[in-house]
Amino acid sequence: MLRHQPETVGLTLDVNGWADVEELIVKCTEHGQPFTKEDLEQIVATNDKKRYTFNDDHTRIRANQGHSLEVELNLKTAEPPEILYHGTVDKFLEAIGQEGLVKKSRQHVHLSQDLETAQKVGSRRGAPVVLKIKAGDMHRNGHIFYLSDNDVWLTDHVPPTFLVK
Ligand code: HQG
Repeated sequence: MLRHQPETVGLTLDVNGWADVEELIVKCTEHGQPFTKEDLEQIVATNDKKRYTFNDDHTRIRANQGHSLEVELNLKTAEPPEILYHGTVDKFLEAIGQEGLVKKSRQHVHLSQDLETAQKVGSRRGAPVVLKIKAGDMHRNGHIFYLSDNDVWLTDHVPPTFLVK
């Protein structure tokens, strides 16, 4: 609900992707997904990828990255390491070889700093194939990289010339 189709439970996110915590709980509960404020506190604190952040007084919550909605996250630009990784599957390789990595339904292409994370991302769809991204070269060529609050590297497009299988 904090990243994709919040309207399915009648929830509205603000331009920066924040939802009101009470409203989130009420709307999800009304739509058959009940949870408490305590559940939410626990999820935010223990989520494996630190996907969510509360505001200072914990009345609002948002996802740190991964949205398919248009939201302004005010992401920090950052200089990437020389190499980043992207996990995918075999059936996409031909298209990726032609047009590079594109955002599909999300706001950015998601890249990982370590091979293991990229393998996990790829394995959501089958036998993982990990692509190596020449992120340093991209950066020196003017491509902008962002680092989300939960340390996911994001960019708009990876042209095929910067990819190594
Ligand atoms: C592929 C999850 C054809 C791309 C994960 C991927 C990640 C192309 C799929 C985060 C393509 C998009 C993001 C092209 C890219 N032709 N296919 N030109 N360019 N693709 O889910 O990176 O659990 O939007 O390889 O763990 O898989 O949600 O991106 O397979 O961190 O927090 O198109 O989402 O995290 O799929 O995953 P996605 P992703 P969360």
